[in-house]
Amino acid sequence: MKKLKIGITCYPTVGGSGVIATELGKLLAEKGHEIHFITSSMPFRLNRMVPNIFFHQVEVNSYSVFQYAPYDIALASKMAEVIQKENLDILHVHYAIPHAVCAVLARDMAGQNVGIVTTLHGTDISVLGYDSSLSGAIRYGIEKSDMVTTVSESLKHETIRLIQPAQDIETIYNFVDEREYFPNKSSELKAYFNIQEDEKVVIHVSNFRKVKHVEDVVSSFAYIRNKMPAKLLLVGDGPEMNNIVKQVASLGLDEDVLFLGKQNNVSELYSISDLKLLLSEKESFGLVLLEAMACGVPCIGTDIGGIPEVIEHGLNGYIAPLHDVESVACYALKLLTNPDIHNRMREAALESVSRKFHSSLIVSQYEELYDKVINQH
Ligand code: GMT
Repeated sequence: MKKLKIGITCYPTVGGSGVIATELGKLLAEKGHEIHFITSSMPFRLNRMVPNIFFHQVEVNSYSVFQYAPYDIALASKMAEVIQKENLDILHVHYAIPHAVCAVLARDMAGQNVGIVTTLHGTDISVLGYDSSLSGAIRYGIEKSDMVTTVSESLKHETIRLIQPAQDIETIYNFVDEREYFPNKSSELKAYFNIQEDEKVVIHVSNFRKVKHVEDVVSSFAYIRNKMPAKLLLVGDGPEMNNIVKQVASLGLDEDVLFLGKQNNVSELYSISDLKLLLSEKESFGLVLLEAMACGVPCIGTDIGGIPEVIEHGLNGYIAPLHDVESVACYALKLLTNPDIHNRMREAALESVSRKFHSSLIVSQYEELYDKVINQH
């Protein structure tokens, strides 16, 4: 395939969409494409030197004439500048609002026929899509893009139902870099956390937003802990943290729940875990599930959004109804007390990651998409 010049815009701070955008950029750069990140700060996963990657910072100045700092206009201006200066073939933006709309404006400002690819990650549809003051702009961003992708079939159907765009949408799943996420057992880490050999380890990783229902994770764990020795690792931080700390104390679980805060090397934490719980109310895909599965950890998730496209019930984990903490605990106990089932699901989890979500497969799907866009122009 011809080597392309690709601009990427995403939210550069912590979050699944920023992770996917940055990891995609890194892997495309390794394949010889020239990648230009156009973001408000350095994407947090751009943590190692990769040749072919360039960073263009969007500066948003605040003037007293503005009630709100004009991020969107500053972004569009920077995109237009990079399109012209670098002669970009493709501008791949993550999120319809504001990024797709900014890309359309930038293409117009630059007067160059750059291809626009928009990836929808969830919140832009599952939250903003319900806001009638924004849905018109979301539809505009989608329809003016040359190609639009969603990270699950579920999000694709939700987008069609809510936004009804006159535009085809392709599903391209999330992926992980297998060089970072693999079974990497460290007995020292267990000892460091004072986890005993007979204790099973349950893990939850999120940004502790309300939609993640971390309280259901703790309630399910209380059932599990009642029946067997176990520890719960809570990784991440966010608005619900105080409530969760109180819940853990009120259930008398302080000794068995470890609050680890935000962590960089989660693959090592997954590798000492026996089970992952993700009991969200909204989840377009659930990248953290894939990260866990790539480290050989079976998962239990809710019957919501894209989660059932990642967890195949009874094969590589279990699916339970939202808020049904008893069912979650039942499945968890079945898995944690039966080594045969656990081994089978662990192998199936690893197999799913390499069959359905392998980075080389997903990156090729994006390359094919870019190729189609360029041939359309
Ligand atoms: O889950 C979050 O709160 C972060 C959010 C984001 O915007 O980064 O994640 C979304 O995008 C990820 C990457 O595609 C998906 O794996 C997450 O499921 C999705 N989150 C939601 O839909 C709530």
